[in-house]
Amino acid sequence: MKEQLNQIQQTAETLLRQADRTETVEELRVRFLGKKGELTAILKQMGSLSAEERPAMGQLANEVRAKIEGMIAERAKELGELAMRKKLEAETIDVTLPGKKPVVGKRHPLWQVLDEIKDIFLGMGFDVAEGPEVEYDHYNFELLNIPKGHPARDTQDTFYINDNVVLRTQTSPMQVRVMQNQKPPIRIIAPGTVYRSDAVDATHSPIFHQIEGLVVDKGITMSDLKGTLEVFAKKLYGDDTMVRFRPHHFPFTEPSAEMDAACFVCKGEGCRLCKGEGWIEILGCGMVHPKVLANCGIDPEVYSGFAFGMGLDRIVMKRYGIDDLRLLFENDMRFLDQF
Ligand code: 2NL
Repeated sequence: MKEQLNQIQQTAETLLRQADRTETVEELRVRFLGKKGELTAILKQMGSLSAEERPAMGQLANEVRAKIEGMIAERAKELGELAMRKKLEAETIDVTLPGKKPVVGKRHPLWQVLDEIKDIFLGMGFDVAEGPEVEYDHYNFELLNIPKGHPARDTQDTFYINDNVVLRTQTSPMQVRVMQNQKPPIRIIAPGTVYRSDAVDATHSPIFHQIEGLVVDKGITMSDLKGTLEVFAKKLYGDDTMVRFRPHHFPFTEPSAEMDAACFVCKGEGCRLCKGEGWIEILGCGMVHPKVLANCGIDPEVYSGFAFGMGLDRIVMKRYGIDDLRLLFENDMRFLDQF
């Protein structure tokens, strides 16, 4: 029995020294000290010893037990410390490394300027009306006094989905919808994406953006148009901005005009931005054609109105001195980050 006890102690010592995982140490504890363990099995045989042998053997067994317990505790502690050291090494943080900057998004320059323009009109009592980009030919052309056969309807200029459905070429169809559904007074702007079948170059794109506006009420005159649009230009380009109106033609307004603002760089002297003109074309406008009012269910004998339309992309390009329209649509962060 003494032999067996010494043997157990030696085996335990060897195995514990080899153990390199806490789990292995626990397995060894069960193997030697557990209820069905090797040492326990020996202790159970104590009863068969003579009364003289029993005390010495009992003492030895207790000593072996204490030794093994001590070795187990020591090995477990060593392995625990080793694991902690490894973990600390693996998780070392070099606080001198430069941090990773989170990428913060921002609004596209087109939408920044659109927000500014919306604010100006909201401040003058306008509402914002937004609607479908796929439209009926009827809304996009017919009701706006652009009959079949009109050059604006040419398939060269318009994306047709089918004979009756187009990608809107202007946001006016949204204004038509408002006139059909709302009794005057009407004061709205209709911003949005529009489509024309143009080949892409520095100044043309099949996708661009428009802001139209419409005011309909009793007694609206050309002076309301001029006053409103002059205030708009002053808010957008500064209080000292001068404007001028030149006669023009649109099928949906009569009379029609284009509004220029004195160049905000040279104040009218002539420079690179305004190509020596001193003036920058801002928008087209006019008194809503009586036929258009009637088409939309508004009696032109009772009501009158003015409307205008401007190209957002061009306004943004002039504002920031961008000379290639394509830059606005390529979504290159190196470009967009500048605004
Ligand atoms: C331009 C010119 C314009 C309108 C758009 C309009 C809308 C309705 C009735 C009458 Cl519902 N007119 N829109 C009027 C004049 C000019 O746009 O150069 N746009 C980029």
